[in-house]
Amino acid sequence: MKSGIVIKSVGSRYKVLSASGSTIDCILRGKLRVKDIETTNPVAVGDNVLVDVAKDNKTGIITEILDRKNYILRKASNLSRQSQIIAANLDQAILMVTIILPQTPVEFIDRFLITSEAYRIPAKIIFNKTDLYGNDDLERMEYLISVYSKIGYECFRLSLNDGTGLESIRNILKDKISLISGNSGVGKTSLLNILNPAIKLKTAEISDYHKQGKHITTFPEMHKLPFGGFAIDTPGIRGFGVVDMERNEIYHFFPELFKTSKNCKFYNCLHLDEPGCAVRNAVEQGEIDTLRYRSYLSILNDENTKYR
Ligand SMILES: Nc1nc2c(ncn2[C@@H]2O[C@H](COP(=O)(O)OP(=O)(O)OP(=O)(O)O)[C@@H](O)[C@H]2O)c(=O)[nH]1
Ligand SMILES: [Mg+2]
Ligand SMILES: [Zn+2]
Repeated sequence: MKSGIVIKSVGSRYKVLSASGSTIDCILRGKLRVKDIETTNPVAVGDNVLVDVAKDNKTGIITEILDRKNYILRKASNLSRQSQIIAANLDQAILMVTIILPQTPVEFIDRFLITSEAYRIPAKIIFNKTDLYGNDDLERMEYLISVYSKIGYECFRLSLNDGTGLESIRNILKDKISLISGNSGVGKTSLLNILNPAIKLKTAEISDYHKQGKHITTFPEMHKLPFGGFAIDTPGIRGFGVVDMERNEIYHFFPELFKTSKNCKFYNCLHLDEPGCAVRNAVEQGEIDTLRYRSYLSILNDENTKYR
């Protein structure tokens, strides 16, 4: 019996990195009991597992999933009620975004952030491809950085093309287990290739016509970083279906709305047009950013429609 960490999961096959550093191709034991949450994948990247290793030392059977420190879920699909564990045992969730080529919608950022708040996983934002930005794009980036830093999310400027900002990214990833998320084409896999010259993962230019990524990475995979720590490259997501959130608790995961809501007249205020709403008042005064408030309204109104 060996212990290890799941570094890749494709269908019902898992790659496990053992404590001794070898990789083992695994399947699940048929009768493996999986705890409470209803998910499409019982085992996820980042899970600590026990493996019954075969004589060849290369294959094995996962016999036990050890307790998770945390995990992050999203809806498996629009129709499904099930959700999918993206990864487990994370120290942080890093969202990579771009102002152009492709353009990351603000609501996408906020859906990601509220999910990480809901699962209590610290989130940070990387703005990549700064080498491509014109003055308007730079202005837009600085504006978003001011909005998100003010709320408490650390933001980073990066260009993988010319290396600007790379050192700070190494620093935040060092010795941690980090999820790297973001829409297709923002440069998640390119980042991993640069951080770890020993790997050569597939990347591709975004499409000329739609200016969108081509969904090149198709399975989450954890990579060991040469300077310490692990980073999980993930497939580009189209939208982020929020899971397990009641309508009246969505604002709990917008830290600045939650803080202000303590001054609302009604305890069950949804911050729409209730009298004495401190949140609306703060939006009007410019203390809460309109972008964030709009995301809140939009998520409140269609929390079931966006996925993947
Ligand atoms: N100009 C410029 N291009 C970049 C930068 N970072 C990445 N790219 C390019 O962006 C394209 C998409 O990069 P990928 O690393 O494949 O993007 P991804 O986020 O992994 O995309 P999916 O796997 O589809 O989710 C590639 O052509 C990269 O060379 C950057 O900082 N500047
Ligand atoms: Mg990729
Ligand atoms: Zn209110």
